[in-house]
Amino acid sequence: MGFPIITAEEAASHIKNGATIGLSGFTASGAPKDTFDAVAAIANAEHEAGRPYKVSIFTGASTNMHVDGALSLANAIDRRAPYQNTPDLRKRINSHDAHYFDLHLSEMAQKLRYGFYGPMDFAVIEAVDVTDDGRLVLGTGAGISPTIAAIADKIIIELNSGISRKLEGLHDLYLPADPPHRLEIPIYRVNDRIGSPYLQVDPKKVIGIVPTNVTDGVKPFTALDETSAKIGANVCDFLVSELRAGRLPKEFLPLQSGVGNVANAVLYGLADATEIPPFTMYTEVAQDAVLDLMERDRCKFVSTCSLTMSDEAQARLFAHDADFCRRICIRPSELSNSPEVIRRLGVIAMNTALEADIFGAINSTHVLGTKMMNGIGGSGDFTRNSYLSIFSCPSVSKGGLISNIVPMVAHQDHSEHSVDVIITDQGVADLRGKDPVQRAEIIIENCAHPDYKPLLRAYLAKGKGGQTPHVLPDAFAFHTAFNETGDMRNAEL
Ligand code: 0RQ
Repeated sequence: MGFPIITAEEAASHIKNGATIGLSGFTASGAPKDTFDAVAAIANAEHEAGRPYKVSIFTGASTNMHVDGALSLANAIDRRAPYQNTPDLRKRINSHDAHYFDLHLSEMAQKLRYGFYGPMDFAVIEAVDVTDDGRLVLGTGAGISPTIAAIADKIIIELNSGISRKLEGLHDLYLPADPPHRLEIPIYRVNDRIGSPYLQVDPKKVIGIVPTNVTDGVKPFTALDETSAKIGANVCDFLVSELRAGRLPKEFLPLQSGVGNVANAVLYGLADATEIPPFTMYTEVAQDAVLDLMERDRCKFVSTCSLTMSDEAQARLFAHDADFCRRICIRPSELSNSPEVIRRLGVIAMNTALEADIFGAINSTHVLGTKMMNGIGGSGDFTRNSYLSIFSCPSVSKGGLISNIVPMVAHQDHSEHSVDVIITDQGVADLRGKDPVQRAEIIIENCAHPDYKPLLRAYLAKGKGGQTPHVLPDAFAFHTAFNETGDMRNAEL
């Protein structure tokens, strides 16, 4: 006997005010769709009737316009973790309408299992296939699906006919035991598969199946701008110089690459950096550029948590034969972002900063120190445990009004202890083996924009000693100048 086929509205009608819901997916990829448009409609109706309606949403990473987008417009999100990137949710977070706690993505699933965030009422899981006994082929993102399937009281399956069935066989789903019984995660090479391609859910928990054909809707990247292309080229030149110097093994090491325009530019740079041998990726998001790298045989294998690819790129990927597709492995975030595995494999971590300070600390999350942008995502998981951790960003933002190299970061996500190299469109600062003042000198000279070098040099010169000679009254002079005059170049030092 199969599961009942239900509408999104019927599925949503089970979800009451105050519910805690776990979702499949990682980024927009693999996240449920129609059910949450229907949940948002209930929220709007309840609010119009003067009744409260909010739900807590826990996922692998960010979601899509149907979940974070529609629920935020309806002001229907209570608690939210571990990552987001939707403008409307960002507004709700920064106005405290939504209670967002930003987490290292590797930790989301285990913290749910440990009970830190209370019980889970529902799991809503996207699948591209389901058997009558509850065996699912997941969509394009694995996220925290094995955990939410295990701990949720009830499960709603969104069966998506708009996503390719050729995903079958690409997932590697595995649930580690919890302490004190945890053993090592036995991934010794990037392409080791250790779990099941299927997610088994308890059929007794399943409320029904919501059919949909809505695609992930990931936007393709626009053409690279000059600054991003320069950063990409600088990262590639640096990696080549490391290879020549023998500080990277000649067969190279697996790469992780973050999200966004800069990360995309770095990947495009790698296509032409042929001194780097064909490589593997151990990463959490595989963007469109990764498909290009695979098609050009630059990338041999990618282990990821999601295929964060545009609809066009997904179509292109699944037009390839099964052998090509098997060069992809989609794992839960507990595996893709596992500190243990990242350290063992010697992953080269390449992430993007909002701002870096002259001593090497990184702000990845908070615009001008207060407003949440997206979240830390997997950048901490990879940075802290990598073989080599690289942060890149443009030297300036907003046409030069903001310097992304500042005296002191206004919020710190990654400390100088975890950051090996900082790269901007201006150049490369290799921080390894340098003390704080040496780091400051090279970051200012090699990475800062020329408009800001005199100000940064003045700040460093003003220091009165100590190993890290900050000038505390002036540490946020750049941020203050921007807040007061709209231009960091007006900083008074
Ligand atoms: O805003 O578009 O309005 O002009 O921030 O900046 O340069 O286009 O950079 O798209 O690569 O994103 C850090 C946000 C960079 C991203 C961040 C403004 C700038 C622009 C975007 P506009 P760019 P990108 C794996 C790893 C954290 C999570 C992570 C991110 C917008 O990479 O969220 O690494 N990283 N996860 O103008 C004020 C500054 C600014 C600034 C840039 N200093 N002050 N605004 N901007 N610097 C993935 C996952 O974990 C899922």
